[in-house]
Amino acid sequence: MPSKSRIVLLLLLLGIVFVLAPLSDAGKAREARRRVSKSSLDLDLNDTLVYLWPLPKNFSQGDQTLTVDPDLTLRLRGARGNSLIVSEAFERYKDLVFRSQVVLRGVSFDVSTLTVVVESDDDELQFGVDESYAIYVAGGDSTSIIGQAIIEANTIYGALRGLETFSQLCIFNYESKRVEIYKAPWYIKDEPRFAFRGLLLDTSRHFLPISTIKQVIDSMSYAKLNVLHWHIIDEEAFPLEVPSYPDLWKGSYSKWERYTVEDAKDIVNFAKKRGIHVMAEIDVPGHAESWGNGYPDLFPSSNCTEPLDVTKNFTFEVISGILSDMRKIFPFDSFHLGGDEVHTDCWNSTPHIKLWLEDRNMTTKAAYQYFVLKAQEIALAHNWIPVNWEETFHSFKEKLSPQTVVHNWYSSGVCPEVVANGFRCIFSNQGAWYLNWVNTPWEDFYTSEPWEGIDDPAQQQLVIGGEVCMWDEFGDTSDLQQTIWPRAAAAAERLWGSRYINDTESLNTTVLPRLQYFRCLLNHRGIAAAPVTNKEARTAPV
Ligand code: CP6
Repeated sequence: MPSKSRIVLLLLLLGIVFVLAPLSDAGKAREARRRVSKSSLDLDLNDTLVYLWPLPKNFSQGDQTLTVDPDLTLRLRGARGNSLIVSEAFERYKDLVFRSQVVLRGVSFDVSTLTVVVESDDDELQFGVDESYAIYVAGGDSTSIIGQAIIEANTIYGALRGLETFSQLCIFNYESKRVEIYKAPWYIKDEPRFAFRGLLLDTSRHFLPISTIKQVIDSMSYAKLNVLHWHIIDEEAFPLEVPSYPDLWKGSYSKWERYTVEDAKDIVNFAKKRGIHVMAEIDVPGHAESWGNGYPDLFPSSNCTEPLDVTKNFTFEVISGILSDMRKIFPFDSFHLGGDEVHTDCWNSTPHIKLWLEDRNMTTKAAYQYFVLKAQEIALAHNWIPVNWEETFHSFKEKLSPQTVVHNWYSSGVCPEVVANGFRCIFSNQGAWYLNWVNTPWEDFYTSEPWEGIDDPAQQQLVIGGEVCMWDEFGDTSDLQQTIWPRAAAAAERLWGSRYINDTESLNTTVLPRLQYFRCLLNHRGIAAAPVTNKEARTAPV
């Protein structure tokens, strides 16, 4: 061989070694990551799992891979061809899907338009609004146009759910640097099992900045949760502006830890754009000590500061004022009046209350009932469905307004009793769905069943759904998201999807890796979701 070509060959070989060496290192690292956990968003193409959370009700898939254009355009059709809510959501999802800096542009792609068809022209976010949707993503064969992608929905809120699912089909491929849809063609037909899929935030124990609340709302939409239960006020702080009684928010921690009326409206509007209702709570007559900072007359006496004074008209005037101000902020059809953990002992030892009770031949229990029912009347007069914690049902179910929605929290087996008595129920039992119990594992959230103990279909319909609760005595904005996620997602799939995926076998084989993937997706979208299991992130590669 002439020496010149020998040198060329040598250079060529060296070149190959230099090019391949770093690649194979990267490959090894990736392999190691995969062995430790399945938490990488870099999907293994041979994997047969479906990476959607919550899992749609019906779907079928094929075996083709389609590429998606980073300049994907939206074609909005049907009665809501001009919906700003849908087009803004499309832009948000486009940003989430294509946010990778290295995504390839300017070449040809299979999917370059997404058609969204919305039937109804009604944009009201009513409770029970139709959230169903269908997705069709065509593969290429003789009968379909490759890459045709369509979302069909009856309402814009169904379209929002469809956009979320579509965004989860779009996966960035780290090798090709393109966003791809695997296993096309896809047919998905989906709708929720429960209309009420809630999450409670507590802004009294620790103030949560607006930006934090908005981030939680965003993350709720990723898991298709649809009710933010805003436990605004409690005994520790009164952070909300109430124009009728402007001294109430003197009970806030500071001037900087308050929500103005405009802030609250902003949150409601932000949530609406994501198909999320905001159910406000003003918890009475217990859990209301903070009210007295501005209006000490609400206290029975200086050493009896809770529950609120049941004897004074002023107490109910204030509640009335608060609720009429709230009516201008919260369009949701229900209002939460609390009613939990009411300890009336100091009513009995307060002379003017003791007299008032004796005059009326009332026990403190009867006075508690009197208080709750008066608050219900005020809510009903404002055209609200009253929601109360379960204690009210246990104490005087025969007196509650038949419209009342009873919110379970303390123990299991409450909703069966509630619906047997003809009331509607929200399921939240603390043994399974209290996020503040940080040791409750995701499996308990996942397998907890709102219809447990209810076999009659008519009674099952009275369970409007469930809610996970993020009480905040021991948490704040610093650890909020990782306490909520990924466990809230486990409950979200229980509330959205099939009742029947709840056996240990499925949990270990399909549900866990899918949840781990969803948790990574949340991280990718900027949500600080914790690892699903402790082992996952904290075990060194072997
Ligand atoms: N505050 C209010 C709370 C709780 C409730 N109501 C609560 C009780 C027990 C646990 C967590 C929260 N902090 N107003 C009960 C509905 Cl474990």
